[in-house]
Amino acid sequence: MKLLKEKTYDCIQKTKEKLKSLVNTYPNTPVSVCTTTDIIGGLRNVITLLTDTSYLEAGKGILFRGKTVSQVIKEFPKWDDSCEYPVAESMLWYLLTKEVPSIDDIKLLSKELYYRGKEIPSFVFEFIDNIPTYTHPMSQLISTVSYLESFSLFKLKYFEGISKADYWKYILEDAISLIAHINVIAAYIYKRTFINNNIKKGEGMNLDINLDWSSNFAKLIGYDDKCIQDMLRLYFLLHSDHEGGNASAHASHLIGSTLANPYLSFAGCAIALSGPLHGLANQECLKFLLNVKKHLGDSPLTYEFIEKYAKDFLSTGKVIPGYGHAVLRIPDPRFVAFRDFALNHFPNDPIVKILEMCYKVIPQILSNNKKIKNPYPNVDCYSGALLYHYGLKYPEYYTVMFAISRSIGVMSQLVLNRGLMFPLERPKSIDINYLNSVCEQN
Ligand code: NMX
Ligand code: MLT
Repeated sequence: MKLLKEKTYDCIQKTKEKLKSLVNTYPNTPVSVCTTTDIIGGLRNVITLLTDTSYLEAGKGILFRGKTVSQVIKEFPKWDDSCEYPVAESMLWYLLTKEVPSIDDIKLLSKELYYRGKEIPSFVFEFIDNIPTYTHPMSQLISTVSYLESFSLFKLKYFEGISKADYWKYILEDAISLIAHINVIAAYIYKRTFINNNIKKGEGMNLDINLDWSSNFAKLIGYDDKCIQDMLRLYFLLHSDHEGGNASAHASHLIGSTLANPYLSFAGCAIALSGPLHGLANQECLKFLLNVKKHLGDSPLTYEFIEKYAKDFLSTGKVIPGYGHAVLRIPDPRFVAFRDFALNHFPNDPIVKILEMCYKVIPQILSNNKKIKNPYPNVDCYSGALLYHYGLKYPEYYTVMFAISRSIGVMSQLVLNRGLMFPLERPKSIDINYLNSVCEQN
């Protein structure tokens, strides 16, 4: 923890220097314009946020501090020689410090997460025990994370009256605790909701000090298979960060700027993720695939069948989940990485077969609608198929898995935002008369 803190401090200081010089040299340089269409069109092209952890290029995909998905998979440290994919928590280190960690550094970080994760008091599990199991798992997660805010060290220190320059240190403490806790809480929600409604008081939530964060999550939900551990590492690594403008990161950024504590900022992130146009699309996508399978019955799977199914689906006014993106204009490289995993490990899985045919047919169908700017698959298209193959057959749980991973990105962003002392975010809104008068004057 000491080294991570020092390196995070270094990274904050260097970024601060750069920003200071930019603002001093170019205080009034326009970076982006905002048109009438932008204002009523969801601000797609308006640059309003500074997020150093990652940057999304429309034609390339996500760049984690400049590294592509393939570079991250190749260059980040692996737990041991038997692992196919890197340790997911190395992304946390990298986003906070800008340095790829050594495996020894990461093993220490994993131990820190282990110690903090095993210290969840029983009253937290009792809180979850009182949530009816028919409640959507995302609502269970959001309620529980909000409840955890009583643990916030930042909140405590803030009301004691610490210096603004020290905020980030306590935000970092909370961020690490939250990332340690979320795995255990999410696993308990899974066990209670889908496996055994009768478990109580955190029964079975025993972490193993010799495992990484992803494998410990696998253990808690009942898996010790090497392939599943690797699949989870890949899953948690790649859902972690997607620059600052996506709805969940932006919600967390906004809430954090009010100096609400990290637990509440993360609850806001998870609430935004729960929408079907954002993270919940993974749930909807798997349901879409299961419905294709159901409607197919014993008939052979053909391109004609998929084409008709997709067109009928669109004609009901719904969006096809797992396709399209606000920024990307290519197949999402995260989709490509998940697809590679599936084709390498279980190419004959029935859902994979349907997905492969959808991938050939659906972008073409969507392209016929000229309004759709990106007809290609996004991150949510393939992720559910990986989980489903390994027996996580409950689509309602999938967005919780997205949220577990996103905690790494949004918590890193929050630490850096407070380190850089960004102010309260408060964009200006106008009424229609004002908009009208601006338009008429130009
Ligand atoms: N199926 C049908 N219609 C679509 C789709 C799709 N997959 N994608 C976009 N459109 C429609 C969109 O609804 C809009 O229609 P209208 O003008 O009638 O409102 C029109 O095409 C133009 O949309 P775009 O400018 O291409 O996309 P936008 O930036 O507004 O939205 C998404 C991006 C991701 C919300 C949109 O593509 C979508 O709804 N996709 C399906 C849901 C999904 O997979 N979401 C997950 C995204 C990734 N994530 O995890 O967040
Ligand atoms: C994400 O990972 O947050 C999604 O791809 C949505 C986005 O970037 O807008």
